[in-house]
Amino acid sequence: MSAAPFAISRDFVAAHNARLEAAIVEDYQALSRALARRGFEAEALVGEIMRFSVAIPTWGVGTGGTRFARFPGPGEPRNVFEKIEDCGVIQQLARATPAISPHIPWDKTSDYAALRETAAQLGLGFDAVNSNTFQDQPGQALSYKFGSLSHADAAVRAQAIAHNIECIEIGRALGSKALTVWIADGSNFAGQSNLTKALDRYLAAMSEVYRALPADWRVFIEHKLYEPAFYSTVISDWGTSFAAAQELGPKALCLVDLGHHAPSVNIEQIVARLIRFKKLAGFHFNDSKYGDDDLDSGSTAPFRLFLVFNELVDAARRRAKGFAPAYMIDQSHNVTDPIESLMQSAIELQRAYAQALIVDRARLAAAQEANDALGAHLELKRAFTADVSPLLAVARLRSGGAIAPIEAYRASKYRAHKAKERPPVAGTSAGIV
Ligand code: RM4
Ligand code: MN
Ligand code: MN
Repeated sequence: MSAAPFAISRDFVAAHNARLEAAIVEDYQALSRALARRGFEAEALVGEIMRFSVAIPTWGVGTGGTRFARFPGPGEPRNVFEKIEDCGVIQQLARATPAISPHIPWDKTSDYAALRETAAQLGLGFDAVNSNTFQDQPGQALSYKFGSLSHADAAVRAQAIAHNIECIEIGRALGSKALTVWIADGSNFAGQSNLTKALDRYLAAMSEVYRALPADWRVFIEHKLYEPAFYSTVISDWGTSFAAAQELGPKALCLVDLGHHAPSVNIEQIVARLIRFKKLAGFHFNDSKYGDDDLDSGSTAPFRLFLVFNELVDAARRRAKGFAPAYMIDQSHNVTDPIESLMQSAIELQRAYAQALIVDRARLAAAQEANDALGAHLELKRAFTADVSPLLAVARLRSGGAIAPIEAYRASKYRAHKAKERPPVAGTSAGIV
């Protein structure tokens, strides 16, 4: 009988925290006094940060790749149960990620009740299920080479519809309440596809998926400007996504993947628009510098991330109708340990959230009303430049996590243990290939 898989113990985390706690409490007290002078109560902020959560993508715990290569890391998860084990460590140490967003068929298994149970034991639930009609699977009857839900051939569309309906069924077994649909459909040559007919076919196909949604489910439409198609993409932008969601009905909402826009597009304004029209589904968080959509959250454009959260906190504060966004991470970790990247990303998202919480909204509104452009801007900058790290650390500590999650993770040697326990299996492709 093989030994039980290595797990980071509670005692290990407690010993880690014991070493760092005194310093962090000192920093927290100093920050509390500074915040109090501006009318913010640190304790209340910590409570809000503790309630913040973002789902981990199961595909994110494997090493990703580009279309040129994938360089697998040691001890990568080889199946969905091992992916969940890694997601459990991220939640154990960073305490911001109590849900997983699965990808089908990558996470297909024969026993979903067992999967749900395994996740629950690690304190994890299931968020939106992602369908996949951008690849062909072994043994698949018809190819998605020229599209899926918008394909010219009705038989291919039917296969893609059936796949999405199967994802809903799997999601029900897992306790999920939403389906995210991103299609890779598009064209590489002007004239290759009829731009109008392709969208018509997508809408007709999606209305069948929509009809299969249980009463308490929602479907998230994810747009993407380009890639893998490089001339046109069927659901290319938030305008198309919005029009499609509008036509499909109230259960259809628009998902914003931060990396799926043209460079320099004002994403926070898109977010504000979608909130205004009650169509914001939620996010796939990541960062991007050029046309990429897979860098770690907050690693390149933290101010933009803060501005997105500024809109979200603004909507929450004024209790915007229909505002209940789902937060998920969607990244590809090609050169880092995915567990480290995902913990750091969750922390960066919490940071942006915490900074948005300390925007003085009354002063901001007053400056806006008075056309005081710089004054208004400085209200945002004051919040953005504040170091809220002690609030985040205290929130983690109170939720039972590690004060310094990456430091604790490295010291635990989790990855080295997994490298021994999980010898690579030929042909596995753990992350996004
Ligand atoms: C796409 C899109 C989808 C994700 C795939 C792996 O660019 O972001 O959400 O499921 O990548
Ligand atoms: Mn995405
Ligand atoms: Mn993407």
